[in-house]
Amino acid sequence: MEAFGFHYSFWLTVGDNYMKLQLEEILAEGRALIAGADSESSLNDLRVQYLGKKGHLTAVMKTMAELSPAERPAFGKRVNEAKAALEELLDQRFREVRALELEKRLANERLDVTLPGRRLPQGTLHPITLVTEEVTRIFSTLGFGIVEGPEIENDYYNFEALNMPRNHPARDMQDTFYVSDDVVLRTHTSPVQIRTMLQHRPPLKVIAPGTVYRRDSDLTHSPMFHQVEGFLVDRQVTFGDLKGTLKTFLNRFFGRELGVRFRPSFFPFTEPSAEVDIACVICRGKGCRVCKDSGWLEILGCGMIDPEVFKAVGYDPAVVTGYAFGMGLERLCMLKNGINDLRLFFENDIRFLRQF
Ligand code: 2U9
Repeated sequence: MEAFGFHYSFWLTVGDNYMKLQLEEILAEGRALIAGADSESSLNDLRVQYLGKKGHLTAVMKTMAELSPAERPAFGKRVNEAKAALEELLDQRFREVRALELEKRLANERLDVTLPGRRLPQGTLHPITLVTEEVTRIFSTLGFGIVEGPEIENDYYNFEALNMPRNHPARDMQDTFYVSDDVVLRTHTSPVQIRTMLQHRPPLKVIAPGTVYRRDSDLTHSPMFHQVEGFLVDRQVTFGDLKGTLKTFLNRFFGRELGVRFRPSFFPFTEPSAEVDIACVICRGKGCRVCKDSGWLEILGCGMIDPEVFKAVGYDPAVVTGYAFGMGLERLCMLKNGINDLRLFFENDIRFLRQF
């Protein structure tokens, strides 16, 4: 349509009829283009092209000066009518296109509210949590209560009441994190049982699961690890009671009858003391790398509660006896699941954790 300027000058030389014809053409073409437009942006373009300051109708209007004064009113009226007609058509088509676009969008962006929601990835319990629950469950069925206590402990409950006085070489067995002179991160859950004995009278039969800390870190020791300790305090408790309880526990935990042996040992808080081995769960006692060809795996420690411990909590050792035992849960979990690296428990690699 840039050529209009040229055409107008031509038509003007031949008179009003040609200008009218040209106007009718503009109108007809405008109508057709508007009717065919299918977006708001193309309609906006057409509005500028036909009705804008530099649009076709303005151009036609400008040529009016060259008409005779008699011809001007009729022609001006005609241009205005054309303008009004195109404006009306544009507005109408605008409304139609907008409705069509909305319809299209509604069809495309339809929400299916009946679709199931997206599932969040589900976590798993940590293998140590699972073993803690399993051990706790087994001892519960054997009649043990479950007690818990603080991880930051007084030196007295963690050591002294357990027959490990200050500066006594017995303390060398448990290198310790000190919070202050009198306060430590507990090195075992035994202080929970001291607290239990101070709060209750015998008979007592409890286990104490929990996190413990030792200043110890290498391939087989972590500065933070987990234990379950347990004890029974009553009259006339024997080492035979202890053996029966631990054998029952081990058979249930590993799901079959295992070879179990008790080896003499030493702990400051039990006398006599023993370490308990099970027949190697890998080679079933034949000898392999895991049991270092001995056929046996050390699995827990135990003994008869030392009279000194009873004295510390105000029990009369002439009347009261008891047994106690303790086990590391990481080791238990490794042997049950064939895990060969302690560090896996603390790295929290979900490829490992998802397997439980
Ligand atoms: C009281 C009196 C005595 C708890 C006991 C052991 C033996 C033992 C270790 C096993 C591996 C700790 O996790 S480990 O390093 N424990 O060998 N624990 S007797 O004796 C007690 C507890 C509480 C009042």
